[in-house]
Amino acid sequence: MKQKDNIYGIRQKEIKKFKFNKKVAEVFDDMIRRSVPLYSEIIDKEAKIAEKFYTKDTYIYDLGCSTGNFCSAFSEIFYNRPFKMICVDNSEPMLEICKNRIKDTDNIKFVRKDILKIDLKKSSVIAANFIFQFLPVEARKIMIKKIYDALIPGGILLTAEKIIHQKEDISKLQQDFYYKLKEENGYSKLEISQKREALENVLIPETISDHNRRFLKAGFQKTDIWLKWFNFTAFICIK
Ligand code: GEK
Repeated sequence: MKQKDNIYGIRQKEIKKFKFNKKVAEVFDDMIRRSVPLYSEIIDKEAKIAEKFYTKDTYIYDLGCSTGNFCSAFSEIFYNRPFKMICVDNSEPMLEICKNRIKDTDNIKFVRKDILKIDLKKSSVIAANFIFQFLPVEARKIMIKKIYDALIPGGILLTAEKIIHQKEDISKLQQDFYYKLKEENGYSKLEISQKREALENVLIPETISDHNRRFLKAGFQKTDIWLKWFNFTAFICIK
């Protein structure tokens, strides 16, 4: 049974930096569905896009796989067809839940490692959702380039991120609607503000221009925002 996220429900004396520890892993599915607008839609459509672009004898990655929602959606769609998927996460509790949930070990391998330290194999699809925002800003450039180099021509990067708008008033509007959504999803003002404090300097969002510039610099000529909700954006980049 999925556990409800109430990690920030009680006032904390000291707000510690947010970590993907056991406590978070246990409530992750509830947390992400109540914190990321259109999360299920993103995962569902990405799995369908991935089905179109995956080609035989290449790899498909889920970088920062957490509890394996993308992996699970893709394997359901690709049912009865062989594929080679690698799910990577550096949080042991997250990967444990993912491994226990995904039974298809013929097609799927799990790697507990920092994505900055892995060598990517020849791939046709790389999903990296809500993960760049947790990497040191300088490392993001290197990671995108590494992804670009691993993709075959025609291969894709699917990435969704929390973003920030460069214009303060629009940024404020986006934040307002975002916190409103969290309240609508049952989080209290206290939970919202304590979580925001825990994520400060841990989750560092960038602008759409920052993302696009980096995609282009790595070599991606064809990119699109296929979904956007205020400060959340899903990109597709085709090599
Ligand atoms: C989903 N993609 O459900 N190396 C490997 N893993 C990392 C690193 C790193 N350097 N930094 C963070 N992680 C998922 C959601 S959650 C996003 C991704 C969120 C892992 C971290 O342990 C966590 O599981 C995941 O990236 C980020 O679509 O919680 O907002």
